[in-house]
Amino acid sequence: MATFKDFRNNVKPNWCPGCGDFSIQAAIQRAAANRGLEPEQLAVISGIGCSGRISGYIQAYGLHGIHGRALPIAQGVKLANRDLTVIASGGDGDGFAIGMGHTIHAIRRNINITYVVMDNQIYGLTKGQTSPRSAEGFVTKSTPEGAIESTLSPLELALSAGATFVAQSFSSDIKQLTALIEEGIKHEGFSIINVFSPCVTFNKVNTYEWFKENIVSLDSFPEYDSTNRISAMTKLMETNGLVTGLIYQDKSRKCYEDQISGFRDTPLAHQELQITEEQFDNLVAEFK
Ligand SMILES: Cc1ncc(C[n+]2csc(CCOP(=O)(O)OP(=O)(O)O)c2C)c(N)n1
Ligand code: SF4
Repeated sequence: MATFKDFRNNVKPNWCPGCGDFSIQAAIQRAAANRGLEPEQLAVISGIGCSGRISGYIQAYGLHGIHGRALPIAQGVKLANRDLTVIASGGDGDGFAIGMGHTIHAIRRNINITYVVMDNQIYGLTKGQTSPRSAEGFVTKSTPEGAIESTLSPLELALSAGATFVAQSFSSDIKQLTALIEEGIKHEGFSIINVFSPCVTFNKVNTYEWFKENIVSLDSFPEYDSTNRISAMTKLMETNGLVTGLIYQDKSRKCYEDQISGFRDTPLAHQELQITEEQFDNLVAEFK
């Protein structure tokens, strides 16, 4: 049986020393091993950003796609081969700015994949512009007088879009993060896990210390009911979106694949897709 070391490859991450993304990579590798997966049973699909490099750093199938498009590719991979465990990953810019339309529709589609957002509240790769996750008043090169737009609350949006699994964690809390990714993989539907992942180079406000002081774990609320959507929305609003843990899960809704008739017979990836010479000639003839 594979251990987390089997999900390591020989590519050395070029993230800055101290970047939160290192721990997220480790948590995905541990969660995959804990779920009993082999590397060839996992596909990690990412967008563009510092965070997007993650798909190249894990021993598994991987695709480093284009900015904001991790989810369309991941959904295609899953629909073509339901036997794969598919994890999509990328930054807050990737998923909540350019890719926001895809994020909302992937959530409502409820395909059985896990989406791990590496949320550093800034654009890291392009050297520190505001993202939709940056706080109002956040000063960067793109907002020298402070960000004017309001901060997006992605998990409140996820709940509104009909999410069936909503969680949040902090890259320093590798135990909680690993457990949540494991739960996300186990969940039969779309799971979104937003992970606070400090950018030590460009975000000098939302630092490790800042998160430690400001985030609150759901463990502090023993009465909390993660099956209640209203409680989930309330808790997110009460904590200004800084709550960590399993915020909401609905196990009753069937995933997308389970509702397509005939889908379960043979995955597309295992089908004989070759066409005959006659079919080929007929196809070409259509374009003459
Ligand atoms: C279509 C397109 N638009 C813009 C860019 C430039 N670009 C690359 S990464 C990025 C944002 C990076 O921020 P985020 O997604 O939060 O990831 P991080 O680097 O912070 O991990 C942008 C705007 C691009 N590569 N492609
Ligand atoms: S710029 Fe920020 S997000 Fe990118 S690798 Fe460095 S610390 Fe990480």
